[in-house]
Formats: sequence, structure tokens, C-alpha cells
Amino acid sequence: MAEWCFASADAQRTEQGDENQKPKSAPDVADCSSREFSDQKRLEMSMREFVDHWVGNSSNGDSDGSLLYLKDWHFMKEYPAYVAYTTPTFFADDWLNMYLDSHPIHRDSDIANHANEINCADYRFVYMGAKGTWTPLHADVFRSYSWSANVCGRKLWLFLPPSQSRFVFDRNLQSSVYNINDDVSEKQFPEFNNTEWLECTQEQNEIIFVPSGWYHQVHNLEDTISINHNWFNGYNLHWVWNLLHEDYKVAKYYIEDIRDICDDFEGLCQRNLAANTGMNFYDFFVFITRFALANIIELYHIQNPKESALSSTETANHFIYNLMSIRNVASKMISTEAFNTENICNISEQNRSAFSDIIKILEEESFRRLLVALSEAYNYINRGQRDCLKMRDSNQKGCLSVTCLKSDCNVVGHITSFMREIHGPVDLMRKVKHQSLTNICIGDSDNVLNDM
Ligand SMILES: O=C(O)CCC(=O)C(=O)O
Ligand SMILES: [Fe+2]
Repeated sequence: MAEWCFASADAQRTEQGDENQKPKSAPDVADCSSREFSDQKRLEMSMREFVDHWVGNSSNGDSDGSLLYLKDWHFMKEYPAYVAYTTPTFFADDWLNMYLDSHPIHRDSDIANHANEINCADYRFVYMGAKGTWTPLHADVFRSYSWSANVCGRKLWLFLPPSQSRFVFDRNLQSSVYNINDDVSEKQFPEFNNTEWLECTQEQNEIIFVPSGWYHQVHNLEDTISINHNWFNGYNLHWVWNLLHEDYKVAKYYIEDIRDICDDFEGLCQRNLAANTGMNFYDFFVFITRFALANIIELYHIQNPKESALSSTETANHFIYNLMSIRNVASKMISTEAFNTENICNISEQNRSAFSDIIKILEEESFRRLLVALSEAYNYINRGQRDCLKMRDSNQKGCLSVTCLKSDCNVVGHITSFMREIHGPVDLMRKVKHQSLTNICIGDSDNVLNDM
């Protein structure tokens, strides 16, 4: 069970991403020597103040003792024209950042307005910290994967496999250990002694991959600058769902006693879930519906070699796997109270309109951008960057996908022949299984699904 803190300053991207609310001039600076709730204390300062502090501390050799760590700087978002780096191929299948480049994470106005900047955030960061700065024990936001590249400096990473996560929690599964190097109280964390840590030093120019759900603590062994991304895709989508589901149960538990006096109990649970976890069930459902559509379109184009610039069974299998992963998650959503008949009827218009009318979605500019991004990512993954750029230049007419070379492509007709409206996870699950997806996938895909 994840830590749950309604009003905590748990602003780091472990759970919430509240740091994204800060304007450009106020980066997220952690004071590594002070704890605030389950995270390090955050300080208000400008980038210049941060750099002056760093340079001052190292040049006069007379440190003022504070260890300031600039975290979660949305460098790519702030300086898109600078193109400091391109995402390494292994990490390019990044649904999270692709989506946030074209879509808001929340649709409900009360959540979206409340956290406007979270709503158009990304999860591509720069971290900068002097020797001795560190990040407390955590598992990453949405239980995403993360990768981290050291531009300069060195980091020490301590990892705990998910099978041992429970050992860092207290008896009530309410709070987790903050610093594994502290004298951890056996009374509070009775199983901590059972943990077995994997240790790894990351040198300059090296990249670390953090798998979903692995708790980790990180120390800068030298002055270090790194690039850090969080992302998820068809391979770890179930981790995202499992976290949302766990956090949802906690959200409900906390307000169960006011259920009877609440006009919209489910709505309140979902608002609290979005505030705590960064996304709620409806946000996630919109997300997976759109990725289902995008993957169906890509699959349609790749199935017929005459219509496809990329004809590869491997790539087709990738799209099929993605679709089965989405279907698998949709099948788990069905049994939650949030998607029972009554609550489905109460879903806000903003959310409903974002997943229900397929033709409308296909016409949206934001969906088109998502599709182009997905298509480019797979081109990049499959063919390498040079070919990918060539593909981009030959952008298509008359078709939704950049991978399609036919001007009279009928992908919209194909989709709407079996999928016009989506009312909830049941529809999504059924339609993703529809025979029309592909002639080859259904037999295989059921096996894939059984293995998931
Ligand atoms: O580099 C750090 O201090 C923390 C990085 C981290 O937690 C991550 O990339 O997931
Ligand atoms: Fe992390």
C-alpha cells in the first residue's frame, strides 16, 4: 500500500508531482538536511540564487552547511528549442510524456483548474546537486520506469526489489523508511532488517534504468548533473493501474464515514485520488482509450505491407502486445465501484466526452499529435533516428498516421466499423478484442493476455 498524505509536503515525483505547480523562475529546490513529512523540505528560490549558493559554497571552501538539491527541473519543456539531447532508443516508447505533450492529464475543471500546471506537466527532468545531496527512499510516480543519465558527476544507488517493498513499511502500511542509513527503528519498521539492498555506482555518461516498483535511495558522490525521465507504456501499464487501485482503496477508506452524507462520494474519492497520486481512474481511462485507438491505427497500417512504410511482424506484435495490455487493464477496471452502472452515469461531461465519441476523438488535433508522436517513436525504435527523421519529412496526407503512405487510407472507416462509442471499460475491453483488429492477432493475443 502506498503512503497516503492528503496535506503533506510530499512534493517530489514519488507520488504527486506537486512541484510542477511552480513557475519557471522558481525551481524545485530541496534542502537535503531537513525533512518535512515524508520528503525533504522544499525552499523558495530562483535559479540564480540556487547557482550562486552552489558556486559560493564550492569556491570559498567555506560551506554554509546547507545541502541544496535542484530537482525535477522541467528543462525539456522550458527550453524545447535548445534540444539538449534525444531520448535513447530503449526509453523512447514513452506513453506518459507523449501524452502530456498533447493532452491534459485531468479533464474535470475542479481538478484541472486547481492544479493548472500539473495539468500540462511532463516527466522529463534535470537534477543538479553538490556532493552529498541525496534523494530519500521512494518508488517512482505512477510506479513508472525511470532512466537517469549522468551528464557529470557520480551517484550511488541503493535498490530494493518489489518483492521486499513491504519490509520498508510500518505495521499499518502507512509510512515507509525515509533514510535507510539512519538508525531505523525496529519498533516502527519491524521487518526492515530483512531487506537486501542492491548497490550500484553510476559514473559520468552512464545511464541507470529503474524498473517499476523498485524502491531506491540515491546519493550524489560528487557534484552531479543528471537527466531523469519517468515513463510508462504497454509493458508496465499494469503497475500504474495497480497503484491507482491501491490508492483508490485508501482514498475510500479515509472518507468512508461520510459516504452517507456525500452527494457525490465517488467524485470525492476520485478528486482525492487525483490530488494524492497525480491521476484518477477517469484520467487513466481517457489515457488508455486514446492509446488503444492509436495502437489500433498503427496496427491497421502495419498489417498491410502495401499500406505500410514499416512492414515488420515484430512491430505488429508490439502493437498487439500494447493492445492486450490495455485490454488487460480495462478488464480489471470493470469490477471497481467507480465504473458501476450508477457511477458511469455520473461521470462528468468533460471526462465522458474525452473517451466516448470515437469519431470526435479521431478528429481532434491533440489526438492527431499523439498519434504522430507514437508513430515517430516506433519508427525511431525500429529504424534508428536517421530513418525516423526521413519519415517525418514525408508526412502523409489524407490519413491519420504518418506511417501510412496511401492518400486514400480508410483507417477511420475501419475503426468506426467496430468502434463508435465507448461507455466504459467493458466496451473498451470488448472492442479491443474485436476480430476486426487484425486477422492474425486474436489467436496469439489471447495467449499473450493469459501470460500477463
Ligand atoms: O538522482 C536522484 O537524486 C534521484 C533520481 C531518481 O529517484 C530517479 O530517477 O528515479
Ligand atoms: Fe526515483
